[in-house]
Amino acid sequence: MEAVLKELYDAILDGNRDVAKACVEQGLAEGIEPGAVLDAMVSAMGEVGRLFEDGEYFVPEMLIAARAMKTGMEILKPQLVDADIQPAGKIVAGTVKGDLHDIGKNLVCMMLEGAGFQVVDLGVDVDPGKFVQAAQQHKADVVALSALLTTTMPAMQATVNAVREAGLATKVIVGGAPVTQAFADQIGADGYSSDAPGAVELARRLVAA
Ligand code: B1M
Repeated sequence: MEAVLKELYDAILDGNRDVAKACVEQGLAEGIEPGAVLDAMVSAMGEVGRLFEDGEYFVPEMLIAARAMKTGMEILKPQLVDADIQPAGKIVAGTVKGDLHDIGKNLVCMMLEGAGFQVVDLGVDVDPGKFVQAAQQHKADVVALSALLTTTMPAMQATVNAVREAGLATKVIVGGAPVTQAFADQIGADGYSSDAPGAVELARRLVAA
């Protein structure tokens, strides 16, 4: 790996967004392919996910790593468009109707972007119809729903129903502190993950299938 890409990889692991930004700029100035710069960042985020699963990283470390990745991506994105690099898949994400919690959802979105997915983040308090509309408009492979309140879990069911009733082939994945695999099965979701790296794995599996 080129020295600057190794430095970029380490900057993301350390959550150092200034260094990450400088490395992306330097890498591109040195003529490194945008795809190779992206690969370095994606593999760093993969390592962040692994460290989280192993209990070596916690949510704050994951958040600052994702923020560093996001900073690098802002510079890289126009170059990727020019180079016509296809995303790993398209995801429409949001926190369900009635629920204003967005920290976990943002983390899931950042990790998905880190893994090369194109993410359309609809924000919080999202009506089922808005998920359907966005999934249709963006031809989403996956709709990702987050809920933090037991009182908003029924809105997940309503959103899954709305996606099915619209006849979309889009997969629906769910997560958030009160959500369980049993609940996901009960509402007919296509997948559940308890954390952000798991959501990335799930999305990869569903898009590949
Ligand atoms: Co609220 N809140 N809150 N709150 N809040 C909880 C959720 C609560 C458990 C606190 C408590 O009482 N112990 C409780 C819910 C109880 C219940 O439902 N049984 C609660 C309550 C009651 C409320 C209010 C009703 C309080 C009130 O007004 N009386 C109110 C509701 C507002 C509303 O939404 N309509 C409210 C408001 C708020 C704040 C605005 C103050 C703030 C939110 C700020 C924000 O998000 N911008 C807030 C906060 C911060 C919390 C706690 C303390 C922390 C949540 C958080 O960000 N965790 C929370 C207590 C707790 O969880 N310990 C609490 C960190 C985040 C990284 O984790 O979101 O779980 P989390 O995401 C994880 C996983 O769940 C997963 O990945 C992430 C990490 O890897 N994940 C997914 C999440 N989405 C996923 C989607 C996936 C896959 C994985 O696939 C698509």
